[in-house]
Amino acid sequence: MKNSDAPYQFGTLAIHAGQPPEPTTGAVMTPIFQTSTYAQKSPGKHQGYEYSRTDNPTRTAYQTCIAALENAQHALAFSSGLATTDAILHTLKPGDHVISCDDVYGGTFRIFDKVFKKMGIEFSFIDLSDLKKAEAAFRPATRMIWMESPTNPMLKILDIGSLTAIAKRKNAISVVDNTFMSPYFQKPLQLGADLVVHSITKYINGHSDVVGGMLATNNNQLYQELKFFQNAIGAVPAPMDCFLVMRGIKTLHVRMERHAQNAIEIARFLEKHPRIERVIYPGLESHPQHCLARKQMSGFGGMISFFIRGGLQDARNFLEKVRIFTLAESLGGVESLIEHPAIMTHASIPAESRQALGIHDNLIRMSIGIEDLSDLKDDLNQALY
Ligand code: P1T
Repeated sequence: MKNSDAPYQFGTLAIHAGQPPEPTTGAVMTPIFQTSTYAQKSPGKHQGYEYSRTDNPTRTAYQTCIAALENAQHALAFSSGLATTDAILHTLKPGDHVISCDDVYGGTFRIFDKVFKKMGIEFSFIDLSDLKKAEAAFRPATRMIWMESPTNPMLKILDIGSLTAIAKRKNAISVVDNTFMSPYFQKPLQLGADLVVHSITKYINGHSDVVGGMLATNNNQLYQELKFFQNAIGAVPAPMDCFLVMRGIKTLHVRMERHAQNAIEIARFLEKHPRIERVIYPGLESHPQHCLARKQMSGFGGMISFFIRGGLQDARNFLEKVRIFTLAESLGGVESLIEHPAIMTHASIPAESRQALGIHDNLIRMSIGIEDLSDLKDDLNQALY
């Protein structure tokens, strides 16, 4: 790809953005610059790189690619999704107030509640699918609103355009965790968000072999501040991980299509199954925010949550019986994963909050992979009986 400014489409950018052939050898793949430091000609005179915590050419290529996919001017990579959250929360000071969606990844709740609360930052966990409740939660000290859409694990859809507009009026920064959709199905910056964040560990890498995080923004001041924290805190990804994620990204558009194709079929199949109480998938007409999902996303993704009839033991029996689905935390890989949010990914949320959110003992969450649909359906069916 010769002109990186041209308005190329998503799949072309996923394969080429930030990754021209390496100029000294013509290597088509971006090299893994496995170096911690860089020679200087004279003190302070270098070729743009001085130390790999600050910058590394493999990471630069990876950040450029993500920025292109999110239609952003800037992107910054971190060693995990939560390290990204950590850097963003460091832009706040004691006394500042954050509004977070109530249904949020358990680890995100934990870093807010157990790490930053101690440092004097206040949090309100609100059902942000209710715009009136969202607006009423703002205080003079509110500096940030934190959204996940769809939320993890209840798959609620938040109206990103309306929430970011409220935040702008109130002078608060809006952050959208776009992990579940990836930039292929949802572009929060275009909907008005100041920052978009990802657990790269999931769809963007897509192969369950890297833990990583990323943020993207069009706000120069925020970018400069966060670039400072990326270096000053130092939770950066290793060059090998940057390379692996770039390799994963090259098929992101193809994978996302297949995840979504499989997921809608499985959601419809489960909705008719006598052993299932309720299925939650944004692509189903029965999803309470199906219209909003249609409006702000270009696809419905690969995540399904459902309630099995019965209680914990019924959930356990089912989860022990699956053969192709792997019982494991995480999501977004080519392989199908399945998990029990109350015991696994959302155990750090207090039991009474889990109950209020609907994270009951018969709730199961699935990340639908890109295996053959009939095998996935057969596997679920045999485990349900
Ligand atoms: O695991 P890490 O790369 O640090 O990312 C944290 C994170 C952030 N945001 C969302 C929406 C997430 O789902 C996650 C991680 N989630 C899981 C491990 C999980 O199974 O839900």
